[in-house]
Amino acid sequence: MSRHSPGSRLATLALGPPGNQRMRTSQALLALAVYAVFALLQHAEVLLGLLDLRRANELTAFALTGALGFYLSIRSGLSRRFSRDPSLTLAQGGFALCAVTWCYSITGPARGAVLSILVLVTLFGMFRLSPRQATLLAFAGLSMLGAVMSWRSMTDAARFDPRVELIQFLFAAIVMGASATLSIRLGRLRSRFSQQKDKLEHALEMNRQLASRDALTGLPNRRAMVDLLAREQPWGRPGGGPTTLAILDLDWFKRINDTFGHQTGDQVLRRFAELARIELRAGDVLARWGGEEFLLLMPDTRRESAHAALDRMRVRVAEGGFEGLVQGMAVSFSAGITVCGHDEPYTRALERADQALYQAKNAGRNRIQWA
Ligand code: GH3
Ligand code: MG
Ligand code: MG
Repeated sequence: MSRHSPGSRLATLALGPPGNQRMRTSQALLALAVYAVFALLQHAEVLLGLLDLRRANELTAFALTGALGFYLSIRSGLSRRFSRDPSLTLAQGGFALCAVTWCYSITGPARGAVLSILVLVTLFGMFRLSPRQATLLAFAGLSMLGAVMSWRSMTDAARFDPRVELIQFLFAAIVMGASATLSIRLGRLRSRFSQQKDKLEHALEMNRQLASRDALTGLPNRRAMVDLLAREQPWGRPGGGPTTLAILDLDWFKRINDTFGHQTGDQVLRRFAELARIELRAGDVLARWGGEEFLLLMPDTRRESAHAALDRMRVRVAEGGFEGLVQGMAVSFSAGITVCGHDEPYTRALERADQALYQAKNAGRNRIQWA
């Protein structure tokens, strides 16, 4: 059905826009329809002379007004604003039990059939009630029914034979007990599903993090950076400064590994990432590009500020923070830096920065070279 067909417009009018609330509204509307059908049946009993018209009308007015009230408060969003359970399932269940008990007390010889409606009440509850609420509803239903049966047996023993009432009550208790147990089981299953869903969502988020982070330094990895670079083009916002891109490469890193071991090399990489991160501003992104190479993207950053930031980083790294890791050996990095042309593919800017890095290495390392 198309979004604007008359059918879908009518459904939206009756049930509201698609979503969780629509499911609740349609349940309430279904309940209203069920009450209406029961009212018709009661009036058929009136025609057959089994039920008094005034009594049937009173119950019909009670049931339909209540059901309409539930439907309207859910459809209008009132229940969402004023109740912790926006579907009002417990209240609707309690109301239905009152209607059933009332119906039982006024219905003539056919009243045994009324008890089957009790199962329907539990079925409606199965969708949302917690185990405690389902039990509460079952007990409330049986107590009300028991009270009405006793009262009617005492006041009208000719029509409400106490022995028959007792048997009816026991049957109702079995049916209510069994359907409440099923409802409780279903509730447990529902909560297990929802816990599993939460766990899966958490695992998915962890996976997403792992897929985009470098395990050693915690920085975004090459894949995440490539995604970002591809997304950022064309570079710069209207009215903003240019985007600057730099490749940083640790100097003589192989020597650190060879002299102090690979593990110390790893620690140097981690510490370098920590120190470099201190100089980043919001919006800057530093990624591990591979090995001892890092890529720094600085959006909305002019040449001078980009240079100053890298220089501060260089000083911080030179000043240390590596003590205990590589005593007696200075850690430094060289960088090639370039400003990205507005429509330029990132690969071309990267090539330029790489060339500049090569020049910085050739010129003696521990320096920043512009392309
Ligand atoms: P240059 O100043 O020219 O950059 O010299 P370099 O020694 O830093 O460069 P080279 O490319 O010769 O060596 C880089 C070394 O980095 C070699 C490699 O084993 C090491 N390396 C790459 N990834 C890792 C890592 O994850 N951990 C450690 N410990 N070492 C790594
Ligand atoms: Mg390298
Ligand atoms: Mg190197």
